Amino acid sequence: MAKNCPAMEAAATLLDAEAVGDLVLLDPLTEESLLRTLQERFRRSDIYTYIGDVVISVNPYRPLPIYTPEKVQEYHNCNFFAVKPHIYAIADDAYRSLRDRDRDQCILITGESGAGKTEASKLVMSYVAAVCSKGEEVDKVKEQLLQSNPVLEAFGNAKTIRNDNSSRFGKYMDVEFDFKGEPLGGVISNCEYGLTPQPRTELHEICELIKLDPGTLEQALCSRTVKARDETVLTALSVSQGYYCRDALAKNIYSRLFDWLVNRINTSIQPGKQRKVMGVLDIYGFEIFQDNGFEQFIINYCNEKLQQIFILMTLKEEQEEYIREGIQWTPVEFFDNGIICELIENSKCGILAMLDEECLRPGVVNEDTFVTKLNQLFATHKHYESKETQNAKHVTDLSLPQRCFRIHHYAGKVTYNVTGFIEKNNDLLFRDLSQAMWAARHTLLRSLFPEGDPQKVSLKLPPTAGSQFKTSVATLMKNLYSKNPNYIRCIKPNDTKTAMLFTPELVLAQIRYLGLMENVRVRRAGYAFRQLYSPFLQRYKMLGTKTWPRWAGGDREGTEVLLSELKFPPEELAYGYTKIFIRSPRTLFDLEKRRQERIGELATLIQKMFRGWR
Ligand code: AD9
Ligand code: MG
Repeated sequence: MAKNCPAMEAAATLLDAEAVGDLVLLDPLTEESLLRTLQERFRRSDIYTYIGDVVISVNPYRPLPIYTPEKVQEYHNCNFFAVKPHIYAIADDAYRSLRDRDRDQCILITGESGAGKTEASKLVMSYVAAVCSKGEEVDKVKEQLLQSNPVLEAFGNAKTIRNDNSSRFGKYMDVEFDFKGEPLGGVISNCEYGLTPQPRTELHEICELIKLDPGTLEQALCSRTVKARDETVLTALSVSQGYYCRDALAKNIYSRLFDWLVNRINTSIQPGKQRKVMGVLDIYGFEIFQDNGFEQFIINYCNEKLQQIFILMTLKEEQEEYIREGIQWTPVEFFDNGIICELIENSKCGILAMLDEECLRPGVVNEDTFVTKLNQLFATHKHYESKETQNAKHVTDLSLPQRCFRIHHYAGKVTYNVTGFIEKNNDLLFRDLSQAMWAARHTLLRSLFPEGDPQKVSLKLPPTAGSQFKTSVATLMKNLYSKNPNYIRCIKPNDTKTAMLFTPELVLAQIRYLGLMENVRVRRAGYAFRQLYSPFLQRYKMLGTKTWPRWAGGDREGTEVLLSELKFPPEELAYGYTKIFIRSPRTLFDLEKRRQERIGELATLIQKMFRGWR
């Protein structure tokens, strides 16, 4: 990034100014004031900042004394806006909405690798566990839910250059509650790709462990049975094919074991019935390495989809709702990354579909034809580049190597080397290997390879790794869309994992690609709360003399009568066709407070009446 970036220069010159906890209150709102505020708060160890109810979390890379039981008590049933920004506040808010407003919730934690997503997800889970009620049964469930984490991390995390404890699988956990808000159990889903073992012991040692005759494994690793008509021919594999088989087998054992582990945990934590659900999503973050392969492509595609959800739910949907409801509105411009998602996942001509086509093509397949096809298809696509398309566009960035393509992701440009794409997408485990595993006398291992049973030979090709991943991402997205979203946007303040170091240019890049400015703008211009007239009136009608105990007119009219009696400033409210909109959350809290007081008054009144009757 350019050194003389105006946003950074201005941020550096602004001295220790006030550092507001909610960026919606920033005045003036500019990139530099936003950056400066985050930096100043970070300097004061205030790592959390709000944009309305979205939490921004900047990784301190050192333990902070802000997660104590006393802190949990401070945030338990807190007024979101009366306490310092904290991840506990959003966890509390989501938990209360679930319990009191009967709305399924999901907590979406996003940010690049090492930004603090997994830590954030653990903080949310432990907070919810701490505030829901206690008791032998409940404690057992809580313990099981919390203890599933270290087991999964032990198998599913690995050290990368970006993060010492990097998640190599996407984890989505639904915690299920009963009507009192007590946890009943949970379900874990994993979008997993790229568990790459290093696990190279000698053949004999392996066979000893899995209780298999070494000759059987050796044959399966070094040759392949090909059936032609009625003949069965055993062909020797080349050295490189042998390596491929060895790696494919190791990867398959590892990933099938991981799936087995998730299923085992699910059987122990899955409740019989569910009422309300809080989902916590923690996936692998956006990755840009020196050399990016199929694994980064898949990971970054998933992050692209999550950004899309954020855009759809907070920017697009929000603005469309105002228009639908006839609320006066000046549109806020934002970048919609739908075009990049399409580039990757379009079922006819997206990159994944092209890769599948190449994998299924009979005859010799290689990545060169794959990349040539992409170059033809996306020659003029704004988010696609390669050496060839660059030539076509007369761009002279000669740094882009052959056999590579570059995608302009929402979070930055990533150059992917296509070597290994076909092999990894095919993810084929030759039948000889599954049959060898099925022949092992190790019961668990054997159960992981059911297709190795010679009685169950199937001619159907298994779906490719890419299409399996696309399906699981689509299922996840559908699940998230059905819930009320709560966002935690994690920011990585430096590239060296250094405690309390804030590198402005790195943070500024994240502010830009996370769309935080647009988020503040939409939030500022918009309304924090909206509800259909009927449930709103039902909940608050007790506060008005004209609406209580009964309102005979229409719901909208009743709401107007009620709110004008309560004398809220007119700019705080907007009346849509079907919903009431309230600008500031404070107004809503005020309404809730008055409602609580009124319930108290009514209870006293009823007690008096009873006494009178007695
Ligand atoms: V990846 O996409 O899985 O590679 P994450 O999950 O975003 O990544 P993670 O939560 O693992 O990152 O955080 C990286 C490291 O930052 C942790 O191991 C901690 O050492 C450090 N960290 C993160 N959040 C906090 C925090 N709230 N307080 C203190 C933190 N340290
Ligand atoms: Mg992680």
